[in-house]
Amino acid sequence: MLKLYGGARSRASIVQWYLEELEVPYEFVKLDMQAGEHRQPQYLAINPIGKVPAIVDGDFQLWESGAILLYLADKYGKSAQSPEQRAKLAQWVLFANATLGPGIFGEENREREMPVLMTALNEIFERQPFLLGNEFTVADVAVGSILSYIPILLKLDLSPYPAVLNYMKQISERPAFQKSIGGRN
Ligand SMILES: N[C@@H](CCC(=O)N[C@@H](CS)C(=O)NCC(=O)O)C(=O)O
Repeated sequence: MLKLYGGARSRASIVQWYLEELEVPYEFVKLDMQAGEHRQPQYLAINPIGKVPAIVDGDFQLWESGAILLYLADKYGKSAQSPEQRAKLAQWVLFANATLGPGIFGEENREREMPVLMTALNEIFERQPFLLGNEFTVADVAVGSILSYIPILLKLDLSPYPAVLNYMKQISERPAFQKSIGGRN
């Protein structure tokens, strides 16, 4: 069975959300990160950088949440994707981790970046329910996770972005979300 390595409160929840969406059976291997289990040789053999999440799927090992999401979409996603469709998914996954996350959670960037990013997302969600249109995809897991961490980690006023708030509400009601990010305590 696929193994997902993560900490109690970590970005492993993003991958867990997508595994739940895909209904892929998995075992969550919860590392005691306070005790430094992610720095022990056993885990460094899976991810030499010593960060979570990582997965082991048969003989295949992979780390970096974005890479894991795209792998899962390719391997377990329900519809075959053309190179162009795969590139669009990669675009949003990379945007989530390289642009949206740092723009919101990097304090030094927030004032400048957040209005630009959130205004653009708000305009998209005014037109359509999900990032790629009417269908929920891995792009929504990547971007939706970052958005969902805003109220968990920060006190920011998102009222200027009502379509984003509505999107966050819709995704937070998904059963797979509830079993992962939404189940944090
Ligand atoms: N870009 C990486 C970030 C991974 C990351 O920073 N994970 C944190 C937990 S959320 C971690 O492992 N921290 C432990 C450490 O840095 O020692 C990803 O998305 O997978």
